[in-house]
Amino acid sequence: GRTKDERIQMRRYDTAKESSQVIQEALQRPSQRSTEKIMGIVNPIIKDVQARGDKALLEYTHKFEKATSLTTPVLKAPFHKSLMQLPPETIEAIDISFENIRKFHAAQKEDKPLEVETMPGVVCSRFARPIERVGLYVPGGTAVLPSTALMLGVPAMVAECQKIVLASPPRADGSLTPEIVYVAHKVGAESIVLAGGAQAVAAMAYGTENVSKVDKILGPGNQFVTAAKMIVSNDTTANVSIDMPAGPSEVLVIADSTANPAFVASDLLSQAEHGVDSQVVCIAVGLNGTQVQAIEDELHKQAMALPRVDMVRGAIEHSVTLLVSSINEAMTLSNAYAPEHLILQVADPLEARDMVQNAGSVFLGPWTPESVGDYSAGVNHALPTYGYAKQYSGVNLGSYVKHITSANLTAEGLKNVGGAVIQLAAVEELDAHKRAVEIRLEHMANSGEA
Ligand code: HSO
Ligand code: ZN
Repeated sequence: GRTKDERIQMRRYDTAKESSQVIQEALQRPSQRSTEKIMGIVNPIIKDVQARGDKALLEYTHKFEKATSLTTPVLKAPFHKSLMQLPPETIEAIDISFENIRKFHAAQKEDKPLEVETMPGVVCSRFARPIERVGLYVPGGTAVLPSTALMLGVPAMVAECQKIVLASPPRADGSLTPEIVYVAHKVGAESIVLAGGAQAVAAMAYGTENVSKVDKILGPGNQFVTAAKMIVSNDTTANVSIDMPAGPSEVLVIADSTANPAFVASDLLSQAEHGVDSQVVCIAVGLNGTQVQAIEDELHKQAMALPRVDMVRGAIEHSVTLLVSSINEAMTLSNAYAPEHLILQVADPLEARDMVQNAGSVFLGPWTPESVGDYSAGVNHALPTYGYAKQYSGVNLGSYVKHITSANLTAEGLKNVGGAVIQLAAVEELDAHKRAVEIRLEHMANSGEA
C-alpha cells in the first residue's frame, strides 16, 4: 500500500537504453473495465428507460444520485432566476469564456455553399444544415463541470440547432449546480434532464413523457455513459448518433531545456487531478539528469499541496516520463500515442506543431497552460481520448451540422456526362438507371430542345 508522504513520481525511461517494446508498453493506456461487463449492466437500464420512461428514469436517479426527493426528471426553460444565483465573479468568468468559445466556433461557419462545375453544365454543391435536436451530456462525478456545458452548448447555439437538451446528474438534494443552469439559459437550452449515466443517455435517445428525443448525443462521460452512447447509436429504432467514444482524460507534455520545470509539472498535474484513471506523459527532449530531476521535484512538491492529491497519486502511478534525444523522436512517440492534449514547451513550438499528426488539441509555448483551453481561450475541451485522436476530431461546429449535397445539370450537362452514366449502368445491369438518362437524351433529340 502507499503512504501519505510517499514520493509522487512517474516511472522514468530513457529511450536510448530501452527496447522500443518497453517504450510502447510504458505508453499503454490503463486498461478499461471489460466492455462486455459494462454492456451487461447498461443494456437493461436502457431497455427499462425505453419501456417505462420517466418513471424508470426517476427511479435510477433516486438510486444512483441518491436524489430521492426529486419528483420530476426534467427542468423546462425558462429556468427560474432562483436556480442560477451566482456570485458576480462567476457570472463574469462564464460570460468571458462563453464569448471566446462563441467567437472561435462562429468562425468555423461556412458562409456560403461549396459549388463546383465538374463538367460544363454539371454543377455539384454542398451545404450545411444544423442537426435539429441535440442532447448534451454534462458529467457530474467527482467535480462539477459547467465548463463542459459551455463547450457543448455554445457550438450548438452557434450552429442554430433548434432544440438543445442538456443532461446532468443532480446533487443528492435534487438540485442542479447553478452554473450549469446559467449556461443552459445562455445557450438557449429547451430543457435540462436531471439525470446521469446510461439512464440519461437512453432518455434522450428514445424520449420519454417529459424528456425530448434528440438526433445526436454529445459529451464526455464515464464508461457507463460511453457504453450507453454506443448502444443507442447502434439501435436503428433510436435513430440517434454520437460524437465519439470517450475515455479518461490525458495529456502529453513535450519539454526541452528551455521549459520551466514548475510550468511543466503544473500542466501534468492539471490533468492528473481529473481522476485516478487519467494518464499523463512527459517527454523530456535532451534534458540532463538534473533538469529531469527538477521537473520531478516540482511535480512532487506541487502535488502534495493539492486538495485532490489522492486523485493525482492514482493517476501518476500509471504515468511516465520518457527521455529522448531529439524533437523528432518526441513527435514520433507523441503521434503514435495520439494524446487528447499535447503541450509543447519547446524552443520553437510552432515548428513542432507542424509535425503533429495525431492529437486532440495542442497548446504552444510557456504561456499556454492546458487549463486556458479547458475553460476560456475559445478552443473546445471535448476531445478524443484513448488514442482516438488518430481518427476523430474534437467537438467543433461541424459536430452540430450535417452536409447535404445537390446536383444541378443543364441539358448540355446531361449530354456531357450521360454517356458515362449509361455505360456504368449497363455494367451494373441496372436498366432503369440507364433509361432515366436515355429517355431525356431522346427527348432532347426529338424536340430539338437544347
Ligand atoms: N481537461 C478536461 C476538461 C476539463 N477540465 C473540464 C476542467 N474542467 C478534459 O479535456
Ligand atoms: Zn481539465
